[in-house]
Amino acid sequence: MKLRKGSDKAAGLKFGIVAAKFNQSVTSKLLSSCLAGLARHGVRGGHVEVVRVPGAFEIPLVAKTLAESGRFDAVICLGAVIRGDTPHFDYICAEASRGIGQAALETGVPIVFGVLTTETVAQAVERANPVTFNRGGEAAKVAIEMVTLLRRITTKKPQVNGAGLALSSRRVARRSDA
Ligand code: INI
Repeated sequence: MKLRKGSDKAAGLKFGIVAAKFNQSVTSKLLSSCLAGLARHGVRGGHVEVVRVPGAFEIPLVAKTLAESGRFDAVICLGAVIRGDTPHFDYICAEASRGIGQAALETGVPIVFGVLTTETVAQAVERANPVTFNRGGEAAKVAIEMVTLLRRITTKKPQVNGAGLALSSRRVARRSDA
């Protein structure tokens, strides 16, 4: 059996972060702990770009745009949707989660769902706190793990001939034509 896992080695990797401004006191904490998490794993400040959007509903389009730009190994989405007295919460959560997942599948770039969806402000504050739940730092770790995992499962092993020498794909094709 072969077991494939990602790693926490992030030096040289580039990340885009999309952070909602809505519920600013919570999302600013998510953002700072996400940035700290990336730095802790060796990501240079110059390799991170942060884009602020109005609310969680706006995250998917911007995340997809960043993923398609080719500038980033992964995109991290941060937001906080807190239930109010109307069904607004359900619409925003549904669109944010569906849109982020769809953007990842369509682009092939890992896009992390670091959007809190909570019943109360207190729950959101607790989850953004770097010493309790630390969801921002967790999003950074997940992004690194997904980039390194995808690299491991998509990298082709070079084909070798009988003498153990690597064959280029053109030479392999010619041999099989013969
Ligand atoms: N956006 C959030 O990120 N969190 C919320 O809790 C929220 N609530 O509750 O309304 C919210 N609304 C704004 C929404 O994301 C859009 O910015 C807005 O609808 C304009 O498209």
